[in-house]
Amino acid sequence: MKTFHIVCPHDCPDTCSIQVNVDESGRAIKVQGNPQHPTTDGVLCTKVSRYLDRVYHPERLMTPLRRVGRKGEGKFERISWEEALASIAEQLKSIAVRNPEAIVPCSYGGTMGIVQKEGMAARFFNKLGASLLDRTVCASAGAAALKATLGAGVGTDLEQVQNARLILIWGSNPVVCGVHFWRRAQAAQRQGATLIAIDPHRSLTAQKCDHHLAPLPGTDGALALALIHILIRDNWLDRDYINHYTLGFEALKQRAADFPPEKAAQICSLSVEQIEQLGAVIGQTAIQAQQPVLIKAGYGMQRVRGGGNAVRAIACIPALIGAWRHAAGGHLMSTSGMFPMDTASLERTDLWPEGKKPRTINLSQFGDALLQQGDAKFGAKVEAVIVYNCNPLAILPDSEKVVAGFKRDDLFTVVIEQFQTDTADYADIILPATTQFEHEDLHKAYGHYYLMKNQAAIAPLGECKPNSEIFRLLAAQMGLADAALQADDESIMRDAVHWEHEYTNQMRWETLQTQGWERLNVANPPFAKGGFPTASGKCEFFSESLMQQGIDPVPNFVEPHESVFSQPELAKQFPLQMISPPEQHFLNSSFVNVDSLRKKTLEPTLELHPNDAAERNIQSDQPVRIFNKRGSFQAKAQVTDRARPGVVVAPSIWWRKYSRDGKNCNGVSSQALTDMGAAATYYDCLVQVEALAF
Ligand SMILES: Nc1nc2c(c(=O)[nH]1)N[C@H]1C(S)=C(S)[C@@H](COP(=O)(O)OP(=O)(O)OC[C@H]3O[C@@H](n4cnc5c(=O)[nH]c(N)nc54)[C@H](O)[C@@H]3O)O[C@H]1N2
Ligand SMILES: Nc1nc2c(c(=O)[nH]1)N[C@H]1C(S)=C(S)[C@@H](COP(=O)(O)OP(=O)(O)OC[C@H]3O[C@@H](n4cnc5c(=O)[nH]c(N)nc54)[C@H](O)[C@@H]3O)O[C@H]1N2
Ligand code: SF4
Ligand SMILES: [Mo]
Repeated sequence: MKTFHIVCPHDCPDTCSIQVNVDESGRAIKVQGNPQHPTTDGVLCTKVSRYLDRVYHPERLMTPLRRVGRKGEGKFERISWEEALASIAEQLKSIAVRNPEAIVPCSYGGTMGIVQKEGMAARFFNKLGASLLDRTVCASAGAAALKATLGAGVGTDLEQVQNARLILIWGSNPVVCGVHFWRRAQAAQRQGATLIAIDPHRSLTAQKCDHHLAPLPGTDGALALALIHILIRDNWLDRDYINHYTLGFEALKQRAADFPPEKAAQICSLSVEQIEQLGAVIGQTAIQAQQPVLIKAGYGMQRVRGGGNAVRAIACIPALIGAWRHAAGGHLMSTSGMFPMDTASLERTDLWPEGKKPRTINLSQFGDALLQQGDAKFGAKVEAVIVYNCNPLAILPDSEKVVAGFKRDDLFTVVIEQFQTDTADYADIILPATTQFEHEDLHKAYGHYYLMKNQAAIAPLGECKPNSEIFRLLAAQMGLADAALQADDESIMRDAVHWEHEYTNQMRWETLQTQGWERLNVANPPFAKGGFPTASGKCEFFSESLMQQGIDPVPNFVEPHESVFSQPELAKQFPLQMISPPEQHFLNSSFVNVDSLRKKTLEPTLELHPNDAAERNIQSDQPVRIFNKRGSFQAKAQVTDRARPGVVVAPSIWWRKYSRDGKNCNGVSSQALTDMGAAATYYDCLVQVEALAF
């Protein structure tokens, strides 16, 4: 028996180290969290502890397939790799001769590995001159906000969390979405720390915190500015930190003056006392007691129109109170900006034909893009889509449009997948992809400080191939000649990092390879004396660069696109705000097809408050229809005060084909974008709910 180091490939902040035992026949027989890896600490989440069920799933795609039925019908016949590659190359070449921008990649976070996510695929599309894709469906509002405020996605060390004294878990549900943070937060709680959740839903995390504030979705910017108002009003400030390591205090002070707690209470639908008490506990802990205050900010709150401004306002708070002076204080939303990646070497935009940057399609508006006729403004009509690491039919907003787009008979669609997802049903050609057990990769993390190396533990199953190999083969078949398009996986990994950077220059490739990880050489605490990666080196309350982009340079409250207050007329028809945060046993739409995990919930549910249920004559377990002008889906009602009045909660992301009406929550979400980062606004969505017969 042999043991290999696998990196959990999923889009999760914890990026765990997994030990896999492989028997003499080459079959993986056991997975466990690596006890030596400090942040994994021997523990995996429920989903990934069942990973053998996913790798050896009886429905793994094993051979290339060609569609024989109608688009969406899911009928395919087996073909050889030679046939598949030849027919894809032929189609793409004939489109590329007319206009390569008519070819569009569609990918997101199926795997977070540098090689299988972007490396070879990016080089392939760049050389071809295909459209660029702005991957905005998850974190780009928050990322833009962190960039403007702290200079990049930088944050507090996960390994310090147990020493914090006050932890605000803001728009995040780590019991579900980052269990290794949660274990350390619980350790802090056992040592006397106070945990406060800020979440419209009484999530599994909120339920276990000491206090829970449930603002209306999309109102966090107002809450954060009111807290800043209180801290300034009551002089709970670290003047020395502000003077030396921040920029724009006077401007922030002026802005916060517009947000007295009374005003925020109205906007957020909280009580003034709740906001005053929260401000006081922050001030008392940080300033009076000089103890570490940590904000664990999640992505939940930035999936609304004002998401960028909200994250910006929140990210200002630690600098105001000097929380960065403590190793366990500060702000943790992302650490991915701490990894010195060499994106230019990895993705090779220098390969663009004639050096010209192709047009960019926003993934959050993919439905519209697929339905556009070509014109001068939009550019070429989309004629081919190559999907990999993504399940757009299930995860993109406004899915009726996405479905209509993928149904187009004049669209050529290739789906590179492990499973016959909702999206694969619409493919012209499906190519079978390996899983993380079957290929090599290198991973940065967004929740800790370790660079992680994945070893291939087993041979590819069936005829599966890694994405990198598929794009190498396609490039060769299409006659795209460049050494970068035939580079092997190891050289892609070696090219991907600035190894001479102070954070990485002590790392050894051999250690990465044999141990499975190396820690970034980051000082702790990282920003006790400023040193933020902004232009000024300071935490920027006022951002010159945002001003140049025509965005408010000081954080503000930006109303949701769709709320009872911002759209009173629309709200007469569709009076409930819907959020669709992650279901515990899925990871986005991955794992929905793993029976042991899906059976924990059985079918899509909708949580709604007893008052909202009573008004509609809805009882628990009753089927309901959730709808607005964009579309509808069905779910089983759960009447519970975990949902606050006026807000319904649809745990997600279900495969459409596993639900009673073949649809999911993204039928009602919209393609409208956030204030910063051009991101999707999944949790900014008015709906109505009606009872269906049992
Ligand atoms: N089990 C599991 N783990 C996952 C995932 C998964 O699908 N399943 N997804 C992974 C991915 S891709 C990501 S990006 C991360 C995300 O993980 P987190 O950063 O924790 O963010 P979310 O889970 O999207 O949202 C967390 C919470 O935000 C709340 N929320 C919704 N709208 C608002 C709002 O307007 N304001 C506030 N304050 N809160 C709001 C939701 O109710 C939810 O409880 O998790 C990763 N981990
Ligand atoms: N309503 C609503 N919609 C949402 C969200 C929400 O909270 N609510 N969350 C959003 C967020 S945060 C995110 S990150 C996105 C996630 O959206 P996606 O990144 O599309 O995530 P998944 O749905 O997990 O689909 C990933 C697919 O990649 C495949 N895959 C995995 N590894 C490989 C590989 O090595 N090669 C290939 N070719 N395929 C592979 C998996 O089988 C899976 O089907 O969804 C977004 N959509
Ligand atoms: S999904 Fe997250 S918590 Fe689960 S094993 Fe992967 S990285 Fe760890
Ligand atoms: Mo995400």
